[in-house]
Amino acid sequence: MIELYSFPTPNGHKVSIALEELALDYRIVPINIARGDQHTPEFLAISPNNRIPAIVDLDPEDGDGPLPVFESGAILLYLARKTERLLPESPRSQAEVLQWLMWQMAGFGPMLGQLGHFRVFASEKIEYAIGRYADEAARLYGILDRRLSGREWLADEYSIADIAVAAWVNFRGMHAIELDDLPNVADWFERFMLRPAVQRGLAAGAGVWGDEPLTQDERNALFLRGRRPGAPEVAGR
Ligand SMILES: N[C@@H](CCC(=O)N[C@@H](CS)C(=O)NCC(=O)O)C(=O)O
Repeated sequence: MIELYSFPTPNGHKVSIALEELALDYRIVPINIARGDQHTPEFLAISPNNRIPAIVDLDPEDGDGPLPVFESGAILLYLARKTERLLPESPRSQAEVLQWLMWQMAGFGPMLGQLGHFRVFASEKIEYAIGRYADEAARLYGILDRRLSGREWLADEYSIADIAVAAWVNFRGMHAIELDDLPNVADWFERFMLRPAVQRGLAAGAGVWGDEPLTQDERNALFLRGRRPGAPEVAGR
């Protein structure tokens, strides 16, 4: 049994999709990041970076007690290794998967995250910041489209790299990205969404998160915690 500490965001979806693809037994522990659950001492003991997702494997191979893992890329690798699936064995194919997984973790995800923040959540609409991250997003989507030209999946076969990247493409509305001029991304994403495990992973936990609109205090708690006193408030969606 795996405990998944999560919230329905791109990084959270990566792990619920992988758990469904790998047919692992899991249960969701909702961490409502709008209510500050990510800052409780119990959660920090599992995820010291106070971010979702995190897992605890209650039944690890070494039999040495519950095994916590945070960082979505590390979790995907852990689950793939545990099951020997979604990560090819040959060094060449595995290197392909790892490159695209790292590309997502270090570039695609963080840049889109910042773009979403400055476009949607920031109370000051700072043109320079929105422009900078929109340009980066366009550059990264261009790279993704070129990579997928003539390919079914990012590496030789469907893998954790596809899950990591597609979970962010699924939130492209927040980043004002259209797939009309990215035909290879559009076809690949359609293939991804047709997978039953992907649909189950996206729907996992429906109803447990709580969907009341955030109050201004909650928005500020989410985005401004740890920042200087008097920092500007954060706009709603
Ligand atoms: N690099 C981390 C990023 C995780 C992350 O940014 N999680 C967001 C939700 S997608 C979060 O927990 N935010 C809570 C907060 O900002 O306090 C990963 O991939 O796991």
